Amino acid sequence: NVGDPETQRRRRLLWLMDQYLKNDVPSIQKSIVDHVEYTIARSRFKFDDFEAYKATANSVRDRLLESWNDNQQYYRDNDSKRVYYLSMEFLMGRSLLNSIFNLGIKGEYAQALSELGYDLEVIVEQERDAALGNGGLGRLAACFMDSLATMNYSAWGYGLRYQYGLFRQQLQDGYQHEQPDYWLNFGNPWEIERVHVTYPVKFFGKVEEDWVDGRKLIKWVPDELVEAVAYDNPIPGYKTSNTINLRLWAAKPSGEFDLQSFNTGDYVNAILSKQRAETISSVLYPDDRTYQGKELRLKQQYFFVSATLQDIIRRFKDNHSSFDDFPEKVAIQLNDTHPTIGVPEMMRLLVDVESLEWGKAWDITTRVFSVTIHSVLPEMLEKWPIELIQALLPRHIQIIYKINTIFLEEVKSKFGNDYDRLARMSIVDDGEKKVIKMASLALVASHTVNGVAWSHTELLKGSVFKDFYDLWPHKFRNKTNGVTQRRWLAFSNPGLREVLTKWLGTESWITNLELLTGLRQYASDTTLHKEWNLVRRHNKARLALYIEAISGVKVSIDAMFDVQVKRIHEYKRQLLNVLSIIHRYDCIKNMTPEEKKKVVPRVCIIGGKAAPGYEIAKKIIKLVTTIGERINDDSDIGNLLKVIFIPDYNVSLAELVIPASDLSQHISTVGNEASGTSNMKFAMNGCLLLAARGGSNDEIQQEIGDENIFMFGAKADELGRLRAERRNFIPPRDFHRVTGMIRSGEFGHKEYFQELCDTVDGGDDFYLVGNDFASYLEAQARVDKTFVDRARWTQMSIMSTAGSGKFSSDRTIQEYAQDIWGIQPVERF
Ligand code: T68
Repeated sequence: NVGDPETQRRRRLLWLMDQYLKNDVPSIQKSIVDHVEYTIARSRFKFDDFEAYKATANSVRDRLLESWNDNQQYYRDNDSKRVYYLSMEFLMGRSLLNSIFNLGIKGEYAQALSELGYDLEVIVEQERDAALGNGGLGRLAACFMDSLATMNYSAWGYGLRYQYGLFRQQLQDGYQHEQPDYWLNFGNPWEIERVHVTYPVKFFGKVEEDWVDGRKLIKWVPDELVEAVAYDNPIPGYKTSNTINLRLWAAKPSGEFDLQSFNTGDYVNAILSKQRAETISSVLYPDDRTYQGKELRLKQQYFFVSATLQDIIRRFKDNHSSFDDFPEKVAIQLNDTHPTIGVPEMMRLLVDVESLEWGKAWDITTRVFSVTIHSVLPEMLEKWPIELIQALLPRHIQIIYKINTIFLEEVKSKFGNDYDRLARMSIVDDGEKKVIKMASLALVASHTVNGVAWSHTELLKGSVFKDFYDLWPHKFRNKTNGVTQRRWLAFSNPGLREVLTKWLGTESWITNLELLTGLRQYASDTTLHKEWNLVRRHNKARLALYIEAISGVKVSIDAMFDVQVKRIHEYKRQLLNVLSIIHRYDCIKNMTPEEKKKVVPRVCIIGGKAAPGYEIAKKIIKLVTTIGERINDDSDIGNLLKVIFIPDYNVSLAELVIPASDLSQHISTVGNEASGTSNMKFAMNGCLLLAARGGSNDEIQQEIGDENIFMFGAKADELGRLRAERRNFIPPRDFHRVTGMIRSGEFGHKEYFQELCDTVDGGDDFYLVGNDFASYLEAQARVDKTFVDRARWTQMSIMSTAGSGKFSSDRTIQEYAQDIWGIQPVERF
């Protein structure tokens, strides 16, 4: 007991926690059982699988927190530049397996649980998916978090803690019904509520001006005040002590007393109206791409960026006394235009709150922001009614006007008084519908804008944002998407992981995916073929069991598993797939027994959610289930064709389906899919692709070779002409025959399906389903022919995996870090 009281206290603390929790089996068992008793409050002699999951998750969380805490301290001391990834969506899926895998303690946990009488595989199934995203955009953000952590970048993600994630899809009589996803119902062991990390967020009200010492002071007096509370989610990197943070904001009623409403005597109603603040973060909008202009959505966007920017500025000010260094310490990436209201918010914070002068504030703002665009068509871009912004964010509309005025001066100085151009580029659209164009605002304020695949970035430069490209060609970059091979290969396909590691002689591909090219030299090795196919059959057997459990349909694992899983959308052309399935069915029906012997048996698997208000997409689902019922029960068909709709497709189901697929379909209309990312996951897992041109399909083709992928359909430069001439196009006879079968009521629901058929054979086939039909069938025939040549198919499968090294999100993140954010890895040893 020497030294002053503070030294003694520190010494005691050091002694109490002198090392990290141990990861041997008995220590893990002790932590699990402790959590059963003290966190879950159950008896250690009696707890069920769900309780075992919660206790296990809490014990893993303890381990994550140790490195998380040290990491955050290290970042602070190190003061290196940080990237902040702002996204309205993070589609994380489950965390337990991911965490113990990345921490390198999966084996120990499996053994620890098994000795206690629990099966890790069963335990991980207890976890609910964190489905805080719609699809590709949200899942990309989740893959990026994994790569940022694994590659030792100093990074934080920021988003919203929705109480309801993406709706759960239920089928009743083959129709989609949406159920709320109250994923937090039984608690979320992965998050840490930071009751002291809160920020006020203002809404409505008016702007007041005041002069103090010859300086104009601007004050926004709001009508509504909401509190943002931080929830931290530690994201571990693979085999590194780097654990980064995903901070999600929840809305709570503000603690500040609202005198007016509480003085009216209506105490109860005053409380109830305060309580409504929580609705801001209550639900994820399920609109996939269709822009709706709902006030609550704008409130969500503003709420999330305001809290985030206040937090970033507060952290910066902790160890900096002026804003001069801000762009050297902070990079902010906007995941699509959804967080763009952050641009005027940053200006407001710097000018009105921090008292910086406009020019200085603008210089800082334009040096920290960059934006990723995920959409393809100009009409998909977000636009907010001026009236709405004016009412909700009265100060921001002033700032937007000022940004626009200065920007248009710059355009004029370069291009002169070209009024058409000025009108096209203006952030403020004063036309019939008075709106703010969020993409233009994002582009003006960002130092860099990127598309998500080569062909997509070319489209942005050449058409969607051509005017901006003419003005600022240096701002445009391409960053082809990627996916994390940890989740999508190493731990969702353990069998293949072993085979890969054995043949490559190293596990290093888990952090350096380019090493997969080393497989090419063994692509025709018969021993590898045997091992490869054994793993694939095992994965197919697992999926077959699942299919039987949900549908009662027994499928043969000798059949080709032909899969299309993604959001249901007309441009993704599930209908092209379904029409060809009907065609196949019709052909088999008309075959002689001899001819039938030559048919390659298929299990056609389709899954995906339709946006709740998207009627055509819902009809596509009903069509799949309807023909499935007919075909699966048809004794003329037997095992030659099965059609399965997998309900409630989500991240966890993807982990089951992808490793078990022989063929997967990525058949969006050319020029309509920005990138696509599931194609990368399938290719990595040795699944062959049936692919239309455009998006990242082109780049996958380039990497794995023309001979290892089934491409079909119109080329990019034909799209414009084909669309313009679509009303004169006469589709092949087979096409009309198939839509005719549906129209005539052959599968029932005659009326219900008319509208669906109209979208493709009514003379206005916008997505060119009829146009590509012949080419698609021809590609499908090549698929069949190849499938029976087992050696050839296996070789193509190996070549797909071998060629997918480029599509790791590690590569994507490295490119962002170098070309956009200007950050370096900072490893803590
Ligand atoms: C997807 N976009 C692209 N959007 O469609 C896909 N949008 O090609 C690309 O691979 C992927 O982004 C990643 O870059 C989306 O997923 C949305 O989900 C979305 C949600 C709300 C509003 C607009």
